[in-house]
Amino acid sequence: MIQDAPAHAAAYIERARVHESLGMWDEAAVDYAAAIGLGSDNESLRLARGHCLVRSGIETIVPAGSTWRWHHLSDGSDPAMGDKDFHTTFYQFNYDDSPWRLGEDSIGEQGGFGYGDPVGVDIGEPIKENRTAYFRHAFQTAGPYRDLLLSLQRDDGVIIYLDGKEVARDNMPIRSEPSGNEAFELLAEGSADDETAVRRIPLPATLAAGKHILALSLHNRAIWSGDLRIAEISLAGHAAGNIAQLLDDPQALIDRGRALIELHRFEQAGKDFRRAQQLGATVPDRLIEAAANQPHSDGTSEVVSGDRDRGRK
Ligand SMILES: [Ca+2]
Repeated sequence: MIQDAPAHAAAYIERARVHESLGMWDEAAVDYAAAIGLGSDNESLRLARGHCLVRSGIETIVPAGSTWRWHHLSDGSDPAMGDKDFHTTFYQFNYDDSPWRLGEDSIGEQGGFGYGDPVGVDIGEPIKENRTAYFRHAFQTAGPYRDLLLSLQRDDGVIIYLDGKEVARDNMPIRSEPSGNEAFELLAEGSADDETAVRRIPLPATLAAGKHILALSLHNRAIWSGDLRIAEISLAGHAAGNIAQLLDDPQALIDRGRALIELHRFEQAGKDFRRAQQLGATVPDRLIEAAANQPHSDGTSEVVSGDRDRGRK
């Protein structure tokens, strides 16, 4: 099965990962099935979907339409004029945002916070140059989360902070030095031509159980740009407890374990596909077979070995 995998399997794997990152589990399953060379029969798709289900269990942590604190001075001035530490503290957990305004986010092309275009909460176009607005949302989680995914619409660029640290930026210049103290004057990378699309931004961070603070700075692309907007902000992630919950359903565990085993083998083979492609070589079948038969060693090994044992009964 493995040695019959199509030569363009790596492309299917890539597309499956994109679909996974977007939460499109059915599409990812079809891609994985194609990558393994299983075809699109029900058994193949069931195996591939099992893999996706293990990775899914994605839960909404902060729903779109939540209440946010926002800060945007109507005279267009830098908040650091009145608080010199503003740019290194506004995203910190203990920052006092009680003087900021409260507003409710909303979904759709005319939702959210901003000015210039139809918006849910008008934060006011400054009387002079158009710059940056700031947002904070405090929330609590009952358990740990990983594989965090932030979704939002933005016009034009956004920097994202979680629990006092920058975790991502979208349509913003990338810094090489440590983040923090980003200037009020910092402009977005360019025009956000997809400004009403819901962007999905993976966050390289995890959440422990407890209280958290999500903070955003929203940057315009030019001081003369007459619109600024952010909307439909939501945070999702995998509840770390989901793997343990699967133990309550042995058949599901076996099915999913089989899928993980197959996919892990294929991923091993896929690495050699890529290496060989980089060298401009043709991959001999025996190399793929050898790679496919390597014991797995990824983070899911414990669950996978348990499945494999149980699956043989
Ligand atoms: Ca703009």
